Amino acid sequence: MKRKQLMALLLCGVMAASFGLTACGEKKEASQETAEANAEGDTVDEDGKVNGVFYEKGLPVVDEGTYTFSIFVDDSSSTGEFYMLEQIKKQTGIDVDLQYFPYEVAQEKFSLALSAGDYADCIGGWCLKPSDILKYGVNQKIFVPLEDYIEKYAPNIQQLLDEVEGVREAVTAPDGHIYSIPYVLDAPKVDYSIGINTRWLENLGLEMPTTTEEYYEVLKAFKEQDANGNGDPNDEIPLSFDPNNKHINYLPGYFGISCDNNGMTMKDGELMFGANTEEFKEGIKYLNKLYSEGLIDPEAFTQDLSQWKAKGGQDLFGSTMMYGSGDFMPYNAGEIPDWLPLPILKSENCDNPVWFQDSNGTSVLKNQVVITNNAKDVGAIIRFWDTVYDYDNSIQIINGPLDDVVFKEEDGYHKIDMTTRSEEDQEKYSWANLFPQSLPHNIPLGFKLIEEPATYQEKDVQDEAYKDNLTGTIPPYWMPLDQADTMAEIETAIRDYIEQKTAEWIAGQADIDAEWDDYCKQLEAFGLEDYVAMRKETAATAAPAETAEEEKAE
Ligand SMILES: [Ca+2]
Repeated sequence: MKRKQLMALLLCGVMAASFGLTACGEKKEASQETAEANAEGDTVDEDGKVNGVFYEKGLPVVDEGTYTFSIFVDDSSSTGEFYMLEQIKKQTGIDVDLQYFPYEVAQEKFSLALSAGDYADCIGGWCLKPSDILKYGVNQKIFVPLEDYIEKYAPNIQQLLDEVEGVREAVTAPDGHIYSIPYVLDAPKVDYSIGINTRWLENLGLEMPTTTEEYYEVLKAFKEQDANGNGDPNDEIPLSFDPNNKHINYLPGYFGISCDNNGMTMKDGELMFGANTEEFKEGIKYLNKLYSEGLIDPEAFTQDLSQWKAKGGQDLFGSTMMYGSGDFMPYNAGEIPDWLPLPILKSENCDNPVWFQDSNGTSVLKNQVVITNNAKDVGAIIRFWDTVYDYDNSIQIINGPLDDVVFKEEDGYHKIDMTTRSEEDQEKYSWANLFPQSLPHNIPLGFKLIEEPATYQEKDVQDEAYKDNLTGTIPPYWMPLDQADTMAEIETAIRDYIEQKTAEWIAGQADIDAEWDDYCKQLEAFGLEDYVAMRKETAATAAPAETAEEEKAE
């Protein structure tokens, strides 16, 4: 369950291209030369208290009732009750004013709050983007450089910077400062894909499709027959999409180009823009055909997450874009779900289809939590996060309390079969109710939780199934400082326009053939050429060393 839970944290497509590396040793030197003496003024009294507020070492961090800070974060919790947040508050003595909102609301509030100067002490979650680190950190100094505080007060976080390869480089901004606490994860190579309901295939005596034509025939059979076997031949939805991660742009991979939300992809080892290619157009036309014949969920572009989950839970999906089937059809340890990744389909003109590769197996998220200049006693907040990054705390943040549902033994951490516990406990200790899920914690790479019975590793199966047809990962990058605002605007314009037009074309609200040339011109008018040039330049300086090594290994 561990890996799946972890990776389910990667809920938002916005993350797809947002982790990255900057070059190397020069940056480190720059950091040492230009670092502001932001923690140097701190004084320690005879009780070991810094500035009379927080203890330099040990727990609690503060005397109870003396210190509070606020965290702004996106989270979809209905109760706001987080078992492990309460535990960390108890350990540190720090009270937290947690301001959480659903992702879309948070995204809106985030920009408004920052432009109005009315923002929380800590901002975390998926709303933060690398361009925000440049804008509000490097340029506006609203985000506080953290490297001195980390060095002084946060041994757990410092260890990640010092000992895990590539982490310091990834989180060091172009001005040499570190504005965010690094969040390092094992990551699947494939984040989202189409999963297909194997029970429905069996019910109808169908083979797993391998071409776009066969898939079309399967979807038609799903629609026309009572594939879920409930007696109603009309309630089947052949193809749906996770509303927060539709990843429409991945699907033209069946025709040769699979790109991210910004339209970027890799082809033959080269970074390129893919959303104006013939292959891309062909992919969208194929989806339009599916839609026009009622094979795509009519609510694909309007439903919210809870509607999608509800339909999935009622066994109405024959296939869907998904992170994993556990997102809508919970299964228990020891069980194998009725879902498999749809093979990467060949099409008439494409014998060598591709799928977008999200990671090389590890992700360093460089924008998951920052501290703002509204914060008082930054050192206390850093110590709070260092407590979160304590290994045992982080294990519990994902899995539930130690010596209750997780047990530390010589060969590792063992988790009990949660189905043996009351429904109340299962709910209380579900990963979404342990800690705000978009906030970072410490995940030792390669860590595996030992579960009895073992949980089916759906993402491993998917990576294995897709491994020969992945695009290669897009090189990470920071936008150049002097162009960051302009480039972020171009990127947003391009991303939103692709999303809008593909939805219209698929749903038949506009005709792709009639509009294609204008669409390509409009992309150019947004500044596509400059944007792609910038991406290529910054990628060139940030080519990650592991790519070369991986190639050698293969
Ligand atoms: Ca039915």
